[in-house]
Amino acid sequence: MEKTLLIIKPDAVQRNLIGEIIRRAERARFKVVNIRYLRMAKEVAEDFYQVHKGKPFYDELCNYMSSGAIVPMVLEGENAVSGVRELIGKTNPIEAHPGTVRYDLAVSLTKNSVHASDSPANAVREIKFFFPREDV
Ligand code: FUP
Repeated sequence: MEKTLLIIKPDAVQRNLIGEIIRRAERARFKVVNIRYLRMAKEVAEDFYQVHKGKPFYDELCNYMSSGAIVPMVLEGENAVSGVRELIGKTNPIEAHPGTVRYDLAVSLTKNSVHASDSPANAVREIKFFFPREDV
């Protein structure tokens, strides 16, 4: 069993897609084992996305991620990290496959509805970021 972090981003929370996205994760046999609803201050978003600091899209990304409520959650299941990445699809919704969250629901490259950890090491860091007491 593996854990990963999934975040429902402001564009999807705003459009009442929390249930739709969780339904897709559960249908793919992933279990929600922890969940929050919060709005990040810009400094918190900058900290979360520190690996992207200095990139041209960093400021827009941090502004967007702090523009409204988000729903971070811990998903558990077999190969959760790679499995949830498959479920959400490529970063740019235009490049994502039909049936993925981003192809079906996302608005643009920045407003791409969801985030999911891209490696087991990042999953540990990202889960601890939002759920410091979570066992990972
Ligand atoms: P992902 O792991 O799929 O979320 O993608 P990245 O870590 O590469 O990028 C993080 C976020 O930055 C993406 F969700 C969207 C945003 N982004 C842009 O806005 N422009 C870009 O050129 C690349 C990424």
